[in-house]
Amino acid sequence: MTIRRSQELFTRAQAFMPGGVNSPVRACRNVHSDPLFIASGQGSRLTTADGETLIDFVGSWGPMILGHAHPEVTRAVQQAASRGSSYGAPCEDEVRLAEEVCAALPSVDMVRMVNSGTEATMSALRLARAVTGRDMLIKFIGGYHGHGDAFLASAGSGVATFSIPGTPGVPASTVRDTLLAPYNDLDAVRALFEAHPGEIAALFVEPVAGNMGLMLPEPGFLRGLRDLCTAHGALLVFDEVITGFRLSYAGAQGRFGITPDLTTFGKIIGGGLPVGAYGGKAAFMERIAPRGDVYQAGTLSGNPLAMAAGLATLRILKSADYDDLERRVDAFVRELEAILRGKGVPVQIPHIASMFTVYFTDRPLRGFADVQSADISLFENFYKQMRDQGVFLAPSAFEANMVSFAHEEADFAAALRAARAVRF
Ligand code: HOZ
Repeated sequence: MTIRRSQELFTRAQAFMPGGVNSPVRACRNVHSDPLFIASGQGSRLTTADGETLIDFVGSWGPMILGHAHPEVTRAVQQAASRGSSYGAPCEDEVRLAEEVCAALPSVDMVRMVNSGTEATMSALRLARAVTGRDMLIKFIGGYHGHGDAFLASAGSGVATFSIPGTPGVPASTVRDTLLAPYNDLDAVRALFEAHPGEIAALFVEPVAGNMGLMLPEPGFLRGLRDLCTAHGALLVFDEVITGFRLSYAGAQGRFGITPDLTTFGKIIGGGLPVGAYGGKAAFMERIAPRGDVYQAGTLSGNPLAMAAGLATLRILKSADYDDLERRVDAFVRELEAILRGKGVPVQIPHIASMFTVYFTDRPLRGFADVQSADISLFENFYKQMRDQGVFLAPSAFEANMVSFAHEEADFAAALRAARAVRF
């Protein structure tokens, strides 16, 4: 594959942008590769600045569930842009998107739009602290809730990719209130609640973890979290930035039948434009300014372009056949796993709905410690050979791959052909 133009751009980028990128994982350092610069996307495919076409399993890390440049989303954005790109005053599409999100998720009576998933989780934490009058939070080791200070303790995504235990710049006093438990370990969560009675404001969880790679909740885990939070007066916050409108139209909470107190969103609800949101019961959300006393604001919040893209996306997703997509992903992943196993490497590919991660380990996968035991060099080898053959996977062993409704049998077949040709 030719990557000369990408390399030229990367050289220029590194002079003016830290690491040559605006977010770390895409720099592809975890797989010792140069990043590919993308010129365009259409459906399930990306075209690089070098003119190469790739089957895309990154999906912009989640938002592109309809594929790239879906005509209805594109039209909605173009029409919105022709009416102006930001007003700093309310517009009708904000109301319509809020109505759609609240209608889709019974746990969400009211919603506040922000500009990213990070902003959504930071704001949800502030609200949970205000509502409970407590400071502490529980998060899971390898769980990732954006780059807000309080969440950057044993975090997933880029923090895991680069094996950073935390990050300079976060005061020790800030993460002192962040309690950590292993994912899928209810006893550890119970012990934290018992050790800090009346002190824990909220428990944040990705109901299906997507930032230590894909990690599935064991049966009873999410229900157990709900019960513990209720028993100890803490808010259960589902971080559905990835899973919202992907695990089902009603997110992970709809799929697993668990009602959180607050939910954070991002990615899909912006249809590929920068967006985030947090929502929950009216009694909690009414604490947000200007209705209530908890301050949170944003110049571009409820941006008309993002609202239009989100509305167009949800309009299509509402009648999309999630079951069919899941069946197709399941068949693809099982075949991929069989091909790789046939090559004598230890491999597991947990998957759900339209997400999957390739882990090179035989160890049962319950939490981040298991993920860390996976063979990174096998992953790197696999990633590079797949990319050389035009299959664009998440460039880290600690991220989830995303499939879209635009992926066709030809895409899966081509990816399987590439996998057959991989040598370890
Ligand atoms: N939060 C993104 C993945 N979970 C980061 C992507 C990037 O750093 O490029």
